[in-house]
Amino acid sequence: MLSKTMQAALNEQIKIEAESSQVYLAMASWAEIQPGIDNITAFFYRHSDEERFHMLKLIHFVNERGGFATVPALEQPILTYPSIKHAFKELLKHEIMVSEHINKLVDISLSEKDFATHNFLQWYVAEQIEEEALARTLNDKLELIGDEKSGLYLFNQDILTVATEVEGE
Ligand code: OFO
Repeated sequence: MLSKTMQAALNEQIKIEAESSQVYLAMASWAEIQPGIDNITAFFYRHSDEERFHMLKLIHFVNERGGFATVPALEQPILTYPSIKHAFKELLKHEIMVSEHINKLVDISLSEKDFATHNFLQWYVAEQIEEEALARTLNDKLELIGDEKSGLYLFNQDILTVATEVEGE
Protein backbone atom coordinates (compact mmCIF):
# COMPACT_ATOMS: atom_id res chain seq x y z
CA MET A 1 0.00 0.00 0.00
CA LEU A 2 1.31 3.44 -0.92
CA SER A 3 1.60 6.13 1.71
CA LYS A 4 -0.20 9.41 1.00
CA THR A 5 3.16 11.13 0.56
CA MET A 6 4.42 8.51 -1.87
CA GLN A 7 1.16 8.54 -3.83
CA ALA A 8 1.22 12.34 -4.16
CA ALA A 9 4.84 12.27 -5.33
CA LEU A 10 4.11 9.56 -7.91
CA ASN A 11 1.08 11.47 -9.15
CA GLU A 12 3.30 14.50 -9.56
CA GLN A 13 5.66 12.38 -11.66
CA ILE A 14 2.71 11.23 -13.80
CA LYS A 15 2.16 14.90 -14.63
CA ILE A 16 5.84 15.43 -15.43
CA GLU A 17 5.90 12.44 -17.80
CA ALA A 18 2.66 13.60 -19.46
CA GLU A 19 4.12 17.08 -19.90
CA SER A 20 7.31 15.59 -21.31
CA SER A 21 5.22 13.75 -23.87
CA GLN A 22 3.51 17.02 -24.79
CA VAL A 23 6.80 18.94 -25.01
CA TYR A 24 8.21 16.39 -27.48
CA LEU A 25 4.94 16.15 -29.37
CA ALA A 26 5.07 19.92 -29.89
CA MET A 27 8.69 19.63 -31.05
CA ALA A 28 7.60 16.89 -33.48
CA SER A 29 4.76 18.95 -34.91
CA TRP A 30 7.07 21.96 -35.33
CA ALA A 31 9.81 19.81 -36.92
CA GLU A 32 7.30 18.23 -39.28
CA ILE A 33 6.69 21.54 -41.04
CA GLN A 34 10.42 22.26 -41.48
CA PRO A 35 11.79 21.03 -44.82
CA GLY A 36 14.07 18.01 -45.05
CA ILE A 37 14.22 16.81 -41.44
CA ASP A 38 11.90 13.84 -41.53
CA ASN A 39 14.06 11.62 -39.29
CA ILE A 40 14.39 14.36 -36.68
CA THR A 41 10.60 14.66 -36.79
CA ALA A 42 10.24 10.89 -36.37
CA PHE A 43 12.68 11.02 -33.43
CA PHE A 44 10.53 13.61 -31.62
CA TYR A 45 7.32 11.67 -32.27
CA ARG A 46 8.94 8.50 -30.99
CA HIS A 47 10.28 10.30 -27.92
CA SER A 48 6.83 11.67 -27.21
CA ASP A 49 5.39 8.14 -27.35
CA GLU A 50 8.09 6.91 -24.97
CA GLU A 51 7.17 9.58 -22.44
CA ARG A 52 3.53 8.54 -22.67
CA PHE A 53 4.66 4.99 -21.95
CA HIS A 54 6.60 6.25 -18.88
CA MET A 55 3.42 7.97 -17.70
CA LEU A 56 1.27 4.85 -18.24
CA LYS A 57 3.76 2.67 -16.38
CA LEU A 58 3.43 4.98 -13.37
CA ILE A 59 -0.37 5.05 -13.61
CA HIS A 60 -0.56 1.24 -13.55
CA PHE A 61 1.92 1.03 -10.68
CA VAL A 62 0.05 3.52 -8.48
CA ASN A 63 -3.29 1.78 -9.11
CA GLU A 64 -1.86 -1.71 -8.59
CA ARG A 65 -0.41 -0.66 -5.24
CA GLY A 66 -3.79 0.37 -3.89
CA GLY A 67 -3.48 4.06 -4.73
CA PHE A 68 -5.31 6.19 -7.27
CA ALA A 69 -3.43 7.60 -10.23
CA THR A 70 -4.85 10.98 -11.17
CA VAL A 71 -4.76 12.15 -14.78
CA PRO A 72 -3.48 15.73 -14.66
CA ALA A 73 -4.31 18.97 -16.46
CA LEU A 74 -1.36 19.97 -18.59
CA GLU A 75 0.46 23.19 -19.43
CA GLN A 76 0.70 24.06 -23.11
CA PRO A 77 4.29 23.35 -24.19
CA ILE A 78 6.54 25.65 -26.25
CA LEU A 79 5.17 25.42 -29.79
CA THR A 80 8.00 26.75 -31.96
CA TYR A 81 11.80 27.01 -31.78
CA PRO A 82 14.26 29.39 -33.45
CA SER A 83 16.28 26.38 -34.70
CA ILE A 84 16.80 22.63 -34.39
CA LYS A 85 19.72 23.38 -32.10
CA HIS A 86 17.44 25.29 -29.72
CA ALA A 87 14.97 22.42 -29.64
CA PHE A 88 17.69 19.92 -28.70
CA LYS A 89 19.10 22.25 -26.03
CA GLU A 90 15.62 22.41 -24.56
CA LEU A 91 15.35 18.62 -24.74
CA LEU A 92 18.54 18.19 -22.70
CA LYS A 93 17.42 20.79 -20.14
CA HIS A 94 14.10 19.00 -19.85
CA GLU A 95 15.69 15.59 -19.32
CA ILE A 96 17.98 16.96 -16.59
CA MET A 97 14.91 18.41 -14.86
CA VAL A 98 13.14 15.02 -15.09
CA SER A 99 16.17 13.21 -13.66
CA GLU A 100 16.16 15.56 -10.68
CA HIS A 101 12.52 14.72 -10.05
CA ILE A 102 13.20 10.99 -10.29
CA ASN A 103 16.01 11.39 -7.76
CA LYS A 104 13.63 13.16 -5.39
CA LEU A 105 11.14 10.31 -5.78
CA VAL A 106 13.84 7.77 -4.94
CA ASP A 107 14.70 9.82 -1.88
CA ILE A 108 11.05 9.87 -0.77
CA SER A 109 10.70 6.11 -1.30
CA LEU A 110 13.67 5.56 1.02
CA SER A 111 12.45 7.90 3.71
CA GLU A 112 9.02 6.17 3.54
CA LYS A 113 10.77 2.79 3.68
CA ASP A 114 8.75 1.89 0.58
CA PHE A 115 11.12 -0.65 -0.95
CA ALA A 116 8.68 -1.83 -3.61
CA THR A 117 8.44 1.69 -4.99
CA HIS A 118 12.17 2.11 -4.60
CA ASN A 119 12.69 -1.02 -6.69
CA PHE A 120 10.14 0.13 -9.29
CA LEU A 121 11.89 3.49 -9.61
CA GLN A 122 15.22 1.91 -10.55
CA TRP A 123 13.85 1.46 -14.08
CA TYR A 124 13.35 5.24 -14.30
CA VAL A 125 16.81 5.92 -12.88
CA ALA A 126 18.36 3.78 -15.64
CA GLU A 127 16.10 5.29 -18.27
CA GLN A 128 17.12 8.83 -17.32
CA ILE A 129 20.81 7.94 -17.56
CA GLU A 130 20.18 6.79 -21.15
CA GLU A 131 18.02 9.73 -22.08
CA GLU A 132 20.46 12.29 -20.75
CA ALA A 133 23.33 10.53 -22.51
CA LEU A 134 21.41 10.56 -25.77
CA ALA A 135 20.45 14.23 -25.41
CA ARG A 136 24.10 15.12 -24.72
CA THR A 137 25.37 13.11 -27.68
CA LEU A 138 22.89 14.81 -30.01
CA ASN A 139 23.73 18.27 -28.66
CA ASP A 140 27.46 17.58 -29.11
CA LYS A 141 26.88 16.57 -32.72
CA LEU A 142 24.87 19.72 -33.38
CA GLU A 143 27.66 21.82 -31.86
CA LEU A 144 30.16 20.26 -34.27
CA ILE A 145 27.91 20.95 -37.22
CA GLY A 146 27.62 24.65 -36.45
CA ASP A 147 25.28 26.32 -38.91
CA GLU A 148 26.12 24.24 -41.94
CA LYS A 149 23.15 22.94 -43.92
CA SER A 150 25.10 19.90 -45.09
CA GLY A 151 25.79 19.01 -41.44
CA LEU A 152 22.12 19.18 -40.60
CA TYR A 153 21.44 16.92 -43.57
CA LEU A 154 23.84 14.33 -42.14
CA PHE A 155 22.44 14.79 -38.62
CA ASN A 156 19.00 14.02 -39.99
CA GLN A 157 20.41 10.93 -41.73
CA ASP A 158 22.09 9.76 -38.52
CA ILE A 159 19.70 10.54 -35.72
CA LEU A 160 17.63 7.35 -35.62
CA THR A 161 20.72 5.14 -35.71
CA VAL A 162 22.42 7.17 -32.98
CA ALA A 163 19.28 7.03 -30.84
CA THR A 164 19.05 3.27 -31.25
CA GLU A 165 22.74 2.81 -30.36
CA VAL A 166 22.68 5.00 -27.24
CA GLU A 167 19.34 3.69 -25.99
CA GLY A 168 20.28 0.14 -26.91
CA GLU A 169 16.86 -0.43 -28.48
FE1 OFO B 1 10.38 10.01 -19.02
O1 OFO B 1 12.07 9.94 -19.65
FE2 OFO B 1 12.51 11.51 -20.55
O2 OFO B 1 11.72 12.70 -19.61
